[in-house]
Amino acid sequence: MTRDVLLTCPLDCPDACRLKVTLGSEDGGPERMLKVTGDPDHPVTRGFACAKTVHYPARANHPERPLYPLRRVNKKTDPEAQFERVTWEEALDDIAAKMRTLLETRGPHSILRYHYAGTMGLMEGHHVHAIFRALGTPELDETICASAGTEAWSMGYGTRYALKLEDVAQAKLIVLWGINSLSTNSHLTPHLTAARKAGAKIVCVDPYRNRTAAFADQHLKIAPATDTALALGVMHELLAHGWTDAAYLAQATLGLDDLREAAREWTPERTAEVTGLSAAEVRDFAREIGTTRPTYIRVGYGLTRHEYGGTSLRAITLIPALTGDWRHRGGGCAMSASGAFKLNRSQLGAAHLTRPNTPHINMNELASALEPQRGLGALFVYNTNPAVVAPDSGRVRAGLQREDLLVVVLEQAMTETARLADYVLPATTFAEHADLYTSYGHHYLGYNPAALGAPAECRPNTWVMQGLARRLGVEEPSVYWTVDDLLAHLLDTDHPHLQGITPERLKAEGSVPLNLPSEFLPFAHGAETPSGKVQLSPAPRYTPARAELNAEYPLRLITPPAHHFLNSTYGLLDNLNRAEGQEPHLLLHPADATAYGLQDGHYAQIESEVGQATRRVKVSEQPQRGVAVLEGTWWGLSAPDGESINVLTAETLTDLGGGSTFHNNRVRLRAVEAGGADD
Ligand SMILES: Nc1nc2c(c(=O)[nH]1)N[C@H]1C(S)=C(S)[C@@H](COP(=O)(O)OP(=O)(O)OC[C@H]3O[C@@H](n4cnc5c(=O)[nH]c(N)nc54)[C@H](O)[C@@H]3O)O[C@H]1N2
Ligand SMILES: Nc1nc2c(c(=O)[nH]1)N[C@H]1C(S)=C(S)[C@@H](COP(=O)(O)OP(=O)(O)OC[C@H]3O[C@@H](n4cnc5c(=O)[nH]c(N)nc54)[C@H](O)[C@@H]3O)O[C@H]1N2
Ligand code: SF4
Ligand SMILES: [Mo]
Repeated sequence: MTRDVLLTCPLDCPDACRLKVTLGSEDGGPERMLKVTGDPDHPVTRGFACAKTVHYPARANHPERPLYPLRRVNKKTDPEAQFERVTWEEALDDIAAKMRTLLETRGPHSILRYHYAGTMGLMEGHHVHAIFRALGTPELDETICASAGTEAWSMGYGTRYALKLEDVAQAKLIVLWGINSLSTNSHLTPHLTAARKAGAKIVCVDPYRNRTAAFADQHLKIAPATDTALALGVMHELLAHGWTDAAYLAQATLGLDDLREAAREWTPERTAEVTGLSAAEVRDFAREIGTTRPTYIRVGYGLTRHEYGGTSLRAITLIPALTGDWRHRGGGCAMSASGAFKLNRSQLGAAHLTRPNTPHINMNELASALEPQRGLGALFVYNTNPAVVAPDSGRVRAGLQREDLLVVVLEQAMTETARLADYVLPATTFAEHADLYTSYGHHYLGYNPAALGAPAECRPNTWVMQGLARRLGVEEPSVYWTVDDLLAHLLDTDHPHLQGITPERLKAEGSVPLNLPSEFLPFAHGAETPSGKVQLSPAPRYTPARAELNAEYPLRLITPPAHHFLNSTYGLLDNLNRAEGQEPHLLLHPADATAYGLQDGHYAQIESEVGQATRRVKVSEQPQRGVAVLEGTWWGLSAPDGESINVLTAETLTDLGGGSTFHNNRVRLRAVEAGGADD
């Protein structure tokens, strides 16, 4: 007996698909997840799930999935983790007692919550923080992914609005700039194809030939972290040739003179020098943007993961303010759609309890925050896997291993972070708990009921936090909200985007479009900045990376997402590891490989200023010379040396938003045997 349910995909991906999930019991055992495809009737999902999430059942039913609360019995520095099964009662009593001692002896600043978007659910991903706000523990700045982009966008435009996906097909020129959308935003692809059928040209701007570059009509293989120069080079030509929309500039923007001044030096020749493109490429690219309406630019967060990544993103996103593309359906620029979800978030995660003098910890600096002298006594990790994904992961692991730090990890999988925990608390998946979802790639709100019984003793994150809060005597009511309470609160708003969307309707329909005007041109007349205009000043200016390449560190290492993984979420599945080449590969340009005496299949030790890792080399024309690429945040367990690639990543922050700089590593290579020994 099987049955199908429709559920929203909870993963950190712009597509927030509506999935058709088949549940059933194969052998008379409890019902479980058997199959995942896309809802054929959903206008964004269009019947297909991606190459990764069709394998979600294998992760939900994985033999190593934690099903009971587990307590560490050996030292966290021992190589093989050993746990014993305990009851929820024992686990929560002990953890609460330890929290109480910390609160009484060292105060709330000795306890840190650490989380990201493993689930994007507003209940299990956001509201779950409420207990920590009630206790007054430090604020975690959620900077690992989008904060540089968000800050940059906010300077120019205020709110993050994106055009309607279905309007993309009307664009005549599409620029995919620092986004590998065929892998990371795959439900954009049908719209790209439709636009192309109607005559659009597609250009990809990326330092290496990823899937999206191969799909595009043209690939501009830009030198990493030089996008500000290219954007200013484009603006130089727009201004020089009068390919600008004077009426739009006058009505909707502020600061043109400053921008004109910043663009003045960026002739095609000068731009070519910095970006590694030819002057002709720059000139043609600018002319195409200047003379094609509508032009749609889709920027990714990838290009922001550099020291001046915020400025790069800002420079690119201001191009449509010069061309006036915002006035044309299908034109403009998109980074995130999330600003359109005008929910009432005033008490989400007990935000109303945030105190002005609470210390903030930037999540990219976890390695430093875990140093003993910083005084943390307990760390609660949920919805993220910092032993693998966080910068300077070697130091993060060393911090998690401290015997004087209580590490509690709420997990669905036996991740490398969970293996370093004092307590692993088994978490439910999106099919097993109710939740509400927004999206950063489209405009549908999603609701999932708990469609499937929780296996064994798995519990939602919020159930765990409420259990702790009760034991600690927390009285704040919002800590104890149910999903229905949260839903009622979030939808308690008069904003027109949410008009007609009630909890009852959302539950009945499952996926409901925001109530946007049929012609949604959010920046056609200005922006949601304090001035009400698109803010062109202070104009973005190009600054070369401080970590410049030199004789000691001659290569730039870029580590973007893999097609078959979602961050580290699918790294435990053998078949998806195989689909990605069985082990992580370092893509090297033939000239760079020759320079190091490396051949296809050899192992290289990669050294950065903060760490070293060993990877197998794949010689390839995909990257440009001087740029090494390693796709995917693989589990260290799948790497020849057992290390995450982020042992190489420094804690360096971006210019805006305190963001991560995963693509900024400068490295050198050495040929070695597998495992790291010298030749
Ligand atoms: N398959 C798959 N999908 C995913 C994810 C995944 O891991 N796998 N992760 C999800 C998450 S959390 C996110 S944030 C998004 C991220 O999705 P993207 O925004 O697509 O990914 P990024 O790491 O941000 O890198 C995108 C591209 O930026 C390029 N890039 C790096 N440096 C530069 C530069 O200086 N200039 C330019 N122009 N390009 C540069 C990289 O080479 C890469 O091709 O994807 C989501 N979707
Ligand atoms: N080198 C390099 N590093 C990167 C990146 C890169 O491009 N290059 N990308 C960065 C980016 S953009 C991001 S967003 C981060 C993402 O990194 P993470 O936030 O660590 O994302 P995932 O690796 O997918 O891990 C999410 C974890 O949450 C768990 N989880 C999911 N749902 C639930 C739930 O309901 N309850 C609980 N308790 N757990 C749940 C999953 O089992 C999974 O182990 O990685 C960053 N790290
Ligand atoms: S990971 Fe993204 S593309 Fe894949 S099913 Fe989930 S939302 Fe859709
Ligand atoms: Mo991300």
